Amino acid sequence: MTVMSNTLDQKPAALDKNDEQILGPLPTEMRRHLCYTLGHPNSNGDLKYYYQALALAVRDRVCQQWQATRQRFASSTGRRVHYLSLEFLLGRSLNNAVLNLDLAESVKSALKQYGCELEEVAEAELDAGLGNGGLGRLAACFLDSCANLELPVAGYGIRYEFGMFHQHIENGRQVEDPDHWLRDGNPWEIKRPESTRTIKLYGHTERYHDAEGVPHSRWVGTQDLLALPFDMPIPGYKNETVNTLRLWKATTTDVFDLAEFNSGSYPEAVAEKNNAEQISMVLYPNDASENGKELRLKQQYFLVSASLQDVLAQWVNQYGDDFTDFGKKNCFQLNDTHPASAVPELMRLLMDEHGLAWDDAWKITSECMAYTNHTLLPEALERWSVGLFSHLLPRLLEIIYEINERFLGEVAKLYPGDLEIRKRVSLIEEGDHPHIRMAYLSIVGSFSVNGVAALHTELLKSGLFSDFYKIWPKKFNNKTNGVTQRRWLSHCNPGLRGLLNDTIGDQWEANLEEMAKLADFADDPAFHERWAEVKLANKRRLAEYVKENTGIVFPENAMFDVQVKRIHEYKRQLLNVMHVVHLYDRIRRGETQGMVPRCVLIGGKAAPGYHIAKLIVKLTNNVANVINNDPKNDLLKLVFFPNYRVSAMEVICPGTELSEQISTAGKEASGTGNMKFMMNGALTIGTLDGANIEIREKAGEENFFLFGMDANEVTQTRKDYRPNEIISADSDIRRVMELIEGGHFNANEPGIFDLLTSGVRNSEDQWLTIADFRSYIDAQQQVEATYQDQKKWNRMSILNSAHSGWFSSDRTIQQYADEIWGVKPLER
Ligand code: B1N
Repeated sequence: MTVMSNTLDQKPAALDKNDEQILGPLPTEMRRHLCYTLGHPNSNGDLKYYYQALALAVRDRVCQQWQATRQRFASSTGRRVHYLSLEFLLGRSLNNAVLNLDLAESVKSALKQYGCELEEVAEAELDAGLGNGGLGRLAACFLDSCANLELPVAGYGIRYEFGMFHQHIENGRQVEDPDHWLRDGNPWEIKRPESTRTIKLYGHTERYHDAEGVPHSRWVGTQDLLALPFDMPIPGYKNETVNTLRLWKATTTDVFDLAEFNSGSYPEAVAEKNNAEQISMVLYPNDASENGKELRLKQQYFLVSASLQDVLAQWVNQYGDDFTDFGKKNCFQLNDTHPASAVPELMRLLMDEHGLAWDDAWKITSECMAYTNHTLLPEALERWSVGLFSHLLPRLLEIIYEINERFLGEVAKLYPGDLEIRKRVSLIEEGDHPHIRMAYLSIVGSFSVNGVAALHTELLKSGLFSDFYKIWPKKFNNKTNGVTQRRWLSHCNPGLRGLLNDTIGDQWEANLEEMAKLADFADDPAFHERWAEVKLANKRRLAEYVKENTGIVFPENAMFDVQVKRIHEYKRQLLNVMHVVHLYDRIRRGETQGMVPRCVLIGGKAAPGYHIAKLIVKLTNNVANVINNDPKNDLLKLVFFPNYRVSAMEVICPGTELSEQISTAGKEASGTGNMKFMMNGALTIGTLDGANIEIREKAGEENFFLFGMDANEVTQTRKDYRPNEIISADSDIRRVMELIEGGHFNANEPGIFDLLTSGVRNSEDQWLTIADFRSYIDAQQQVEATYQDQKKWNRMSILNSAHSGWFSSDRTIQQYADEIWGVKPLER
């Protein structure tokens, strides 16, 4: 298969004025799509068709600007960035495009002809759930900010046929259903068959000598498949810039070839298509834990090889086959180690396909790779078995061995005689089953290594990567995460958007630091009143949503207390549930002094194979069931919100008053939900973990409910931890344990929660739930006391929003652009 021409690399012809005039007014265009693209002139009132027709009409508008941006991109000679990620958790696109292209008014008139509103039509769009949680959503926020800042950045990912599974609850337990999000087609994607790439797998390597007698290696006997790109537009905010997210679908090389090498078995050969297509079939649903499955490694390499070939083809088109400046003009940002095979793959392509010598190829590779680490959890650190690698990617393994040999040679020069350090930093973990350490490969192959919050980066330097930090201190840097205020404020909280625009103008939508102006209104009674009105309206909307999805009624006078994120032991949803049980225990005993009515919402998906996480879901549902049905309780509600996802957060976040960020200190690399809540005026109860530390610094410590041990105390406590002694000595905690262990929440299913209760009682408990429980209860009492003083609460709430400017992903991306990428905005 030859490399085909590429729409990203070739300068597209300019749209002339006639092209622009092809499009009529939006209402006409929507009608045209309904009639002629979809063939549903009257849609039968099915919102799905209205959505599709409107999305197509809006997309046409986006395409005009997209074309123009591609032209600016193709004629630019500055550095370009390619964001490689196995996950992009985009959510819905329609509202985002309407907001960014400023089309609200024309959309209104387009929908008026069918008597509907954007709000209801937008609901018909399925979330693009091509990610697990924070890491995937971060990639989506980053693309939004890159487009807002007009940076030449393209995303590269996989077009999974099935995204993140849907979760529903049966008898309190999580059940997974497949997410066939492409079922009705995807109006936002454009297929680009002309940019198809060929991907090799399996086979073996062989040595040969070229005409000058120089030895080389080549990869032969491979099984090939095709990577077919689909482009999604990433519109910037009112700036006529539309960047590209290119998602690869796996497919087979043409069936005629297959029939040839598989002579006589035509149906079998055609069925091979299936085999190839499996690679992009489904997203692995594990957040922060790895599984070492062959299919996952294939996915990673598939993304990497297709994307690198794509960028190299752009290069050849623009500059010919002189690669000297390739590393200066390109940067690949690796979103965790998932695309780490980019390091050996770029080496392979430069040497085997483009004839470069090792040293030149290595110079280029290590000039253009940059790696972001997202977790310190040992179970999430990728290690691939050497056996599997040599089976699937034999040429890459050879290259990794050589990178390692050369690297260890350098280490030997730096630390003569120190065999221990060489063993510690080796890219290969030796043993009966040797493994490749993908994080170390990423560090050695990159010019930049960054963590995602200040504490996280410090812990990387002093712990996990300390040997590498000693070798290359300048490689390491921090880039605290951020979120886009366009989705996470403008779009999801129109009430607050209006109030902000009335009060401080609308500049915050492009520059969130403008929010600081709100601080002037922190003591303004008239502003307080409007602030409270907006929150109440958002609480009503959330209560409505909770009722629809769970049947439970949240009274609007109660405090709305929320923890939504993936279910994981380190995030300690269990601590939250245990606190709810404590409140319930007080209600039962009539000790309700100082208590405020409270509605607790917990939501999130558990990895399907993560037994304890699933048990936490079950406990939450069982506790909810007992509490919500106790006629003596009129102060407390608990719900488990099913199928938590991006579009659910868009309703949950604005209606939240208390944000639960309660991970064991040192475990949550950053967190990003914490930032969304802060922007929308929720107060945080949290530990000194991840970006919570920076949130507290910015908001002011008096505007944050702090509890628990810090990361150092966690390390100390682990050395001599006796949870049972803490439990016996504290009657509040003891009664919580007695209620759960006594079967109060599982009368008909005895013993099902034993694993959870024995876990927290174990002196080896990694997450130190009991150690932080007293402090958490006390901090929650502070929360209640504050809530009773609504003036104080609202003041704190306003100041949280006011000081959230730092947590815009625009700030994060500006730092990546200045300090890692060295890229400038696209010229006009
Ligand atoms: O990345 C987010 C952070 O805000 C979170 O604190 C962090 O937990 C999250 C393997 C991961 N780290 N690692 C993953 C996801 C999928 C997978 O297969 C690991 N996710 C995070 C953004 O920086």
